[in-house]
Amino acid sequence: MQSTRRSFLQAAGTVLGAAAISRAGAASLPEAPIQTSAATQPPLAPPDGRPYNPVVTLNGWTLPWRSRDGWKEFHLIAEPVEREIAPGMIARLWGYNGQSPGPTIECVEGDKIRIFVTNRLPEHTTIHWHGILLPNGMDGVGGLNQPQIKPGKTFVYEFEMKKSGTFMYHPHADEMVQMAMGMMGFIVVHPKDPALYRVDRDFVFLINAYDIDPGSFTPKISTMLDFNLWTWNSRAFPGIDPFVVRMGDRVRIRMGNLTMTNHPIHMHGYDFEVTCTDGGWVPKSARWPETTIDMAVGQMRAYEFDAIYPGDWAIHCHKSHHTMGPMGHDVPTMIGVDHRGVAEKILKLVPDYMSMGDRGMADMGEMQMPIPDNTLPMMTGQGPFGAIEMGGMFTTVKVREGLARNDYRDPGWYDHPKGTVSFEWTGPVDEPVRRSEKPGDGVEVQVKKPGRHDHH
Ligand SMILES: [Cu+2]
Repeated sequence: MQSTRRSFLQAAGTVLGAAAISRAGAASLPEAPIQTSAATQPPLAPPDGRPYNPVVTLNGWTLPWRSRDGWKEFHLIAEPVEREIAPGMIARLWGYNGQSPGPTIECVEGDKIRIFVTNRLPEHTTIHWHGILLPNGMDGVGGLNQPQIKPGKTFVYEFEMKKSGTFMYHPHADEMVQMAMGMMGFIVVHPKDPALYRVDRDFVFLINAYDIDPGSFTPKISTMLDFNLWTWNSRAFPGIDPFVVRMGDRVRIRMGNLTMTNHPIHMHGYDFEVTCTDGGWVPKSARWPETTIDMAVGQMRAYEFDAIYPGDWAIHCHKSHHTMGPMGHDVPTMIGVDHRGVAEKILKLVPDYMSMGDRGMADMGEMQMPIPDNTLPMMTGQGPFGAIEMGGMFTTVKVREGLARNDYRDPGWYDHPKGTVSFEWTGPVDEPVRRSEKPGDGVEVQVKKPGRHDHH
């Protein structure tokens, strides 16, 4: 047993005091696997217990467990982590087991769950299990339901998963700071019957946001609205992996919002139905069709669709500022202003100065302006037809023929069938017919047909 404990200590890279051993019947703590890669990991097939169809966490992973005496035991380490937000930018966040968000916890309705939480942060913490029905003393509100977990200490949460669905976990201790630093994770409870609500691909991600000044690494924790990094699972476009989907698959996407504002998440190319909320599954007769789900703060939603339309379909937050990288909100609107003369004068003083914005802002996506170290461009990303001019909460759903069942690798850009891409008109273009300013004259009169209005 001593050697088990020693190997655990090595694996976790930490030193735990005697108090770390719980009285929950565990002779030793389960291992706490650490993940340092931000790449989407393949689904984790359950090694034991009731069978289920595992989920795929966008730019994330599922936490392995060990089964002991009828309990599934997990070990979360709350700790400072480094997260690549997108290539070119690293953030120093707080998270769990090497990443922010923490690993997804998957289990099955009826499972008895024991979760060890070790605090390696510089301040106390707790974990609240958002949406899960459990004994009051396991609900994780520091001071209300339990004492705070002091730095260096390990606490145990034990409860039975009463129902299947889509849930999340986050601290209920110094919340403003700990959520602004990236502490959160996903919980998926699968139905006892794997045939119930079965889908072929089941994706999960959390909507989060950070305020990190260009050139710095640590989020500003007091920001309430003016965040500059709008992220999914602490990644921003082009760092968010695509949702890779096989033609014909039934697909579910589960999301949770732990930011300070709502996010209308819009998916192109499909209509879909909302099938699950934090409260549980929506009965088939009550599912409603959407192309956009407005994700309120603290909400979870799952929607489903049949992948019958091939292509690279955009999926993004519909608040246009949330599909942008960091920018100053005091940028003046220069559209229609010819400031070339001014630019020449400024150039004499500031050699790198570039005048921009008099025709819109698209130039910024095309030119890739020089930016400070450790930040992201405001508009970026290259597609098969040029600059995509996005950032933040944007990625694609790539629906493809002929993928293998468990293949989630990026298949590259969609190869459009001939004649199905919007193209330039090269024939003559007549002047548009404009409505006359004189009342009763022009287009309005021309479209009136005799007999349409029953005047006299
Ligand atoms: Cu948004």
